[in-house]
Amino acid sequence: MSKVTLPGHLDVLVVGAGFGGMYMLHRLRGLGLSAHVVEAGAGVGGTWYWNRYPGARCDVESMQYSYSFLDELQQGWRWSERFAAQPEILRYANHVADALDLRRDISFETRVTGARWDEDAGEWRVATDLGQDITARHLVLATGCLSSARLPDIPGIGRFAGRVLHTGQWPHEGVDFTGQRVGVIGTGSSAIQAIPVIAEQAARLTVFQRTPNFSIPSRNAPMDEPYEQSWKQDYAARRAAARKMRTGILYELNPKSALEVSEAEREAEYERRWQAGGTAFMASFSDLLLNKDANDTAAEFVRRKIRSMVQDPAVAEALAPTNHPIGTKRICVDTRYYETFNRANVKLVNLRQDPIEEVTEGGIRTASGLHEFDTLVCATGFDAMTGTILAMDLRGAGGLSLRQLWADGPRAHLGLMVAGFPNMFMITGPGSPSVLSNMIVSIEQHVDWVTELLARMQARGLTRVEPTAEAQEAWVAHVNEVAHRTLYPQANSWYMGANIPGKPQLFMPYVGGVGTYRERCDAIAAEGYPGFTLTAGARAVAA
Ligand code: NA7
Repeated sequence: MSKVTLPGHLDVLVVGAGFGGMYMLHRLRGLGLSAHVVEAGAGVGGTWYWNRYPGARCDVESMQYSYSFLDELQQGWRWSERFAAQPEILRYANHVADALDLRRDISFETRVTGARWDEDAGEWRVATDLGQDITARHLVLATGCLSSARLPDIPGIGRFAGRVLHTGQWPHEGVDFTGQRVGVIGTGSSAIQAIPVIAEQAARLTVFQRTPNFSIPSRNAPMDEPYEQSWKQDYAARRAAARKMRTGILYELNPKSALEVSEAEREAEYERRWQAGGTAFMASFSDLLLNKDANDTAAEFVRRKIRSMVQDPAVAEALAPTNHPIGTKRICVDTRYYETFNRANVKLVNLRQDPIEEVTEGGIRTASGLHEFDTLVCATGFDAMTGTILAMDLRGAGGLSLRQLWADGPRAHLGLMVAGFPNMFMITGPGSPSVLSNMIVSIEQHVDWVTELLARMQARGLTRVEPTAEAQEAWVAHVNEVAHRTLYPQANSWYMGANIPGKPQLFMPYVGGVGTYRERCDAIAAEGYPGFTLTAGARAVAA
């Protein structure tokens, strides 16, 4: 790949060349602004560039997990499966980069280490790990929500003599587990996808589970051509409808409460959704995330399914989640996950009963003894939503440190901007629907909103924008209030920051829904950006 020279001065510097950064670059070019993307990886694709573990697959149907902004793109691209696997999504990201000729404005293998707002110059000074110093009037953080992989801090982990892998930083050459003894720590989405595939290759697989998760079968299959055509013929209308949905995904919502129907009707609805597969299971009834009694009916249905799929009753019981309402941790979607525990070469270690004591040269010692293996796979998740942003030393007006400002949890207006950090935008930042939604739908909405604001500023000669502290506080309170109307805060999830020791516990994404959120953002733009201060030089001006 030929090296691109990073310009010294820009209108906009974008951090990250995943789906957010790629689309942002395309829109900025459309405004005629000088824009450049800095990307840590050697290629585009973000999440899909890094998460190459076996079985990695999107849990949003492929006909809906793609850009909608260019009709030729959505008509021309053909997905091979109902749920696309990581290599195919990465091919798609590269196809888009080619089609839009994006790479000439992307510096790969370069990491932004910090940025400082220079009030006098009215611009950001951005530093990279290659020692570059770039000035840019605007800074866009398209850094992803799950991009800081986290290894567990288990005593002795550095001592392990074999290979230690993290699902979110998977070797690009792939890993052949044939004949190996493998240990997997974690049973979140990544592990649930990887375990069945590793089990088929490895000689022996030991899974270390701290908390069981609910998972729904994906019923993944080769793409059905009539289904693909039905989407392509109606793409504009279906995309428009998806944008109004709570999750940005078009699926059938049952408006009824789980508690208003007979037991037979409830069971039939769950069974129909279970057979259809995928996350639409959570739309079986309207109150599954609002009412614990309603939620219990769905959770119990899935627990019964687990007991029917797993032959050893003790293993089935260990795999059946009881410590959080279904859907309050991201629901997993799998291909033969629970059935994998019927294999003779797979063993489940329930860390609740048999906790880890240490990692040794040869494996993991739990209270019951040593479990030996050659490779340790950590499917242990991410410092979600804030980890990558705070890995950079970001300093706003007057030298204000974002790390300090967010010491008690992230505060941002609409999840888009932070008071005290002028001209800095976040794509799917904390306080926006982001991880609770179809990420591409949310990315497009944020990028479009930022583009419109920049266009407005350009047209009026405005150079500086910042949210007011009052508007930000009101939004943060609203995000919190809406979250607490649901069952979400009842789970110790990464949505709450609960997976990182010492991280403030605060519900980070906006539960109010993609459609409602979009209406709010659009209204703010239409009303001339109340809650934001726009200035030309030192003058405050109405937009
Ligand atoms: P997750 O969902 O954060 O899962 C991480 C898993 O690792 C989870 O089961 C954790 O158990 C477990 N874990 C983490 N640290 C430890 C230690 N120290 N000991 C034992 N077990 C541990 O990450 P994923 O990568 O699976 O998924 C992230 C998102 O990516 C997913 O939601 C999709 O959106 C895609 P715990 O639950 O904390 O007890």
